[in-house]
Amino acid sequence: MTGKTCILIGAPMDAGKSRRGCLMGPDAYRTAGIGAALADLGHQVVDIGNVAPDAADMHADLPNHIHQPAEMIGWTSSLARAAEEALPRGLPIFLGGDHGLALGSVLGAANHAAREERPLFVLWLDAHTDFHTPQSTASGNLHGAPLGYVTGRDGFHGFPEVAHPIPHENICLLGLRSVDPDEREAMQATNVRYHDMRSIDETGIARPLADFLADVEAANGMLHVSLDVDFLDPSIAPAVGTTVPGGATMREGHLAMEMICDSGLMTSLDLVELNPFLDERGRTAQVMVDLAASALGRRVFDRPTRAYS
Ligand code: EXY
Ligand code: MN
Ligand code: MN
Ligand code: MN
Repeated sequence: MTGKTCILIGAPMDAGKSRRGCLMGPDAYRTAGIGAALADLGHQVVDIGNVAPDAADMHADLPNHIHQPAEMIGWTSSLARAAEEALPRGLPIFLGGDHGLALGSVLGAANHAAREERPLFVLWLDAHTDFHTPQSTASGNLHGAPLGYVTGRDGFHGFPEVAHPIPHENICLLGLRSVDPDEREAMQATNVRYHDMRSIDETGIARPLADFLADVEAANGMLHVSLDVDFLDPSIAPAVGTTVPGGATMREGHLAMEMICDSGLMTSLDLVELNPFLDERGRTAQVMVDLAASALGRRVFDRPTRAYS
């Protein structure tokens, strides 16, 4: 792969849920060497430092149980702007921070894609569907709502307008194993492509991912990849507040990233939900850095060995 300009954007946010610690994520990724890992692959790495949330007010129509609504609105607008500023210059990599950052990163990517007159596709690697609205979430934690927001579901009062909602058929989720009843019902009524772990056990991860990537390519689409730590099995990635057993293996994770790399389609990336406070000697941060490196070209060999004849 030819060298890209990778733009690291720290999003030290904890506003999307009550448990603290994700705000340390950007520093953990830097400490685990994400910049050097990408530079070693021949990329130019630009670390713009950490973004702060815009000043914002709570909106009176939001339900009272929403956690830190004003901060969520402020993060969404500042991160959307960061995405829109970075995308014309390179490939933004959002260093989370909780998954609430994706309200902004995907909004910004959608606005940029619309300007480019290209469709945006979103690959969501997660144990959860994150398809809530402020009204449907029982927890009040909006890290469980970014896909609801960017697809244009109602009820996000006070948030930036979603001028270019992501079409359902442009979204693929892999790794699902914890879905709330409201999300399940809402998602099943759409043609979002969702693959739970049972289906991945049956088909492998390569087949649904290859189908999706082929559609992105056929449409000349841009591709935003959102990688939640809890996509992975907690035995290999324990540093996340929402662990769910039965997740993707190291091999499935790397295969997915290598396929994304081979496709050449990825235009932006989120690394989210890392909680360094819950980590064991930095090993989850290291796994996430290694996955990002696979998505950007790290390989054992350049080509397979010659077949015996
Ligand atoms: N569905 C649950 C909720 O809405 O509270 C859990 C959401 C977890 C979201 C994590 C980031 O993927
Ligand atoms: Mn998530
Ligand atoms: Mn999750
Ligand atoms: Mn309103």
